[in-house]
Amino acid sequence: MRILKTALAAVAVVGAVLATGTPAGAQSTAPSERSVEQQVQGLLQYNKGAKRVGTDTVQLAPGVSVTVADASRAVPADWFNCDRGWLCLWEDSNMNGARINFTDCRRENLGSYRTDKGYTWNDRVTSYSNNQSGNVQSKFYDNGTHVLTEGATGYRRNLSYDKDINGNHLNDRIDAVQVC
Ligand SMILES: [Ca+2]
Repeated sequence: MRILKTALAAVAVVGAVLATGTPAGAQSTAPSERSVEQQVQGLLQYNKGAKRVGTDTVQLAPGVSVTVADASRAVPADWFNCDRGWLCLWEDSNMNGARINFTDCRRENLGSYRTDKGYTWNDRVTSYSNNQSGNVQSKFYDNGTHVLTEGATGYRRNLSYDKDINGNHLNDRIDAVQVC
């Protein structure tokens, strides 16, 4: 009987775990997904002096903006919604998630800007599109070390596949950019 009781207890525990799992069909509305409005309000809350400049975009500083994540937004193949004259960096691969946009020629510290949840933007970037023109080059840094250069019109869909000079992948590592 002792063995049987143990087995029954194990079944009961498994049942309890399953009961707290994610309901079928709920994956498309994960709790972490916030509406466009919630994200915009978060950006305004965490970035001092920020102002809304569009339905889904907040200016954090002159020449710097963040466009919030919106799964319903179409992503065109031509520069992935990154405006001409801008360098755009996304949190996730394949130009998904929120993106931070730069257009002024200066070195920007990603740690100076915050996401809608209050995290700093350094060590988050996974894809980018450089929609500047001419002979412009954007340079990317990790802990003060220049790790990558991208000319105008270049893009990367997933920095997990790009390596620095030491062979280490560049995903979630960029913490500063020389925009142009
Ligand atoms: Ca990322």
